[in-house]
Amino acid sequence: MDSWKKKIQQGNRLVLFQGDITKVAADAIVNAANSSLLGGGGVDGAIHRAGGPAILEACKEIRARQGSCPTGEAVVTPAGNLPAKYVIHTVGPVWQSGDRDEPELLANCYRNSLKLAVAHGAKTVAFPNISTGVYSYPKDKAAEVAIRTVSTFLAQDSFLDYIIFVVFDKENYNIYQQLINKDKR
Ligand code: AR6
Repeated sequence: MDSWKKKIQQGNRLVLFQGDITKVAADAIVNAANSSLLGGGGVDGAIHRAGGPAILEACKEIRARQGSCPTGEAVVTPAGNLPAKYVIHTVGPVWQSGDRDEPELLANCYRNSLKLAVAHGAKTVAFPNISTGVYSYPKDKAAEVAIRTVSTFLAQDSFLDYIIFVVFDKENYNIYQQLINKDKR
């Protein structure tokens, strides 16, 4: 059994899992996309590669309807060949100096993704560490925003079953583990 499933059985609603988000069979996985919605590198590239062309086709349809996706907003597509049901594409802020509304924009990514998940009946949602790769958001600061925003959302929500923070690297794993344990104390 996947290690994150074991943790859920232990009753946690916030789950930390180190690995590849394209392998996670959550109802919805979140993609750290860019505003073009046409794919890119990092987790975006991995999701499009593993999910196949159906995801890009759906993104193109969304673009035709609404144009590009602004920073902090989110859109949803089917998940193609992935084990998830949906991919929620959100656009994180590019880190500049920290005083260009980056924390609020990053919080919007998590909030808007969760709202969209609930609207689509997704009870389990997996997030990557949005903005902490190409977009250079400092990992510790981004983790604080992610955990605070998701915890606040969960406190007011009774629909979602659990949220999985999928960390790719050990550094993010350690940061998240420390922050999640601190919140429990
Ligand atoms: N599973 C989970 N996490 C991953 C995976 C994976 N398969 N691959 C990378 N990560 P990034 P951003 C982690 O750069 O900073 C793209 O080109 C990675 O280690 O993917 O929001 C888009 O098209 C990092 O911690 O996204 C945009 O142009 C985290 O995912 C731009 O990058 C996010 O890194 C978005 O930049």
